[in-house]
Amino acid sequence: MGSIVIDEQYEKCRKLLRESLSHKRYMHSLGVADTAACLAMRYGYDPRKARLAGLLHDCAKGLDQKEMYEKVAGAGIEISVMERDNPELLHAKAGSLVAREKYDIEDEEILSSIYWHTTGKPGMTLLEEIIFIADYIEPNRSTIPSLDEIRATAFTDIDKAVAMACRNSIEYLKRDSKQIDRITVDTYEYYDDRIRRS
Ligand code: DGI
Ligand code: FE
Ligand code: FE
Repeated sequence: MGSIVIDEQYEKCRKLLRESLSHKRYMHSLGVADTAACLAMRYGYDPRKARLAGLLHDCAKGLDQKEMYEKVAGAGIEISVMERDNPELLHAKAGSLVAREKYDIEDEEILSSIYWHTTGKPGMTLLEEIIFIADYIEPNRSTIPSLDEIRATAFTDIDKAVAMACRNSIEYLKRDSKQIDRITVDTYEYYDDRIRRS
């Protein structure tokens, strides 16, 4: 007796994704999907849509640097010097294209949440915030300072959790002497300012 499939689109995407990512990255994606669904329930967003966005947020991680570059440039999306020199940034933009082409996602809110999931941006939509923070706090993530505090905060004050995650990421990038994208800093400043005003 087969199990009851309650969300065919999710199941179809999940199976396809499993074939294109490493096991570790696939497990991370499932963790982000579940966490995004929980956050959606908390903040009054459609949990199925959040779960699908979470599942697919890293769908371009299986591509190599050249494939990502060509895909993004081929779509007419501008690639900054920062993105050219730090290709780990590009999987977000490439991911929104892969989600559209390979996973048949047409929902612009989902595509946008994938597009912005790595750097965030000032004034994110609720779904963009959910995916940004779910990526950070999902259960399979480990060894991040203040993770327990950010996990709890995500369910009480999502703006504050975004600011905390951004601050941590910037500190980590500085410690590792990595180049920091302007938009990563802008995201932090925007959310830090927002929580100070609240
Ligand atoms: O794809 P994940 O590992 O799940 O998480 P992610 O999409 O947040 O990507 C994290 C990577 O992106 C991590 O290696 C840090 C990097 N990153 C985020 N913002 C910046 C950045 N790397 C650089 N060089 N500059 C940034 O501003
Ligand atoms: Fe990512
Ligand atoms: Fe991720």
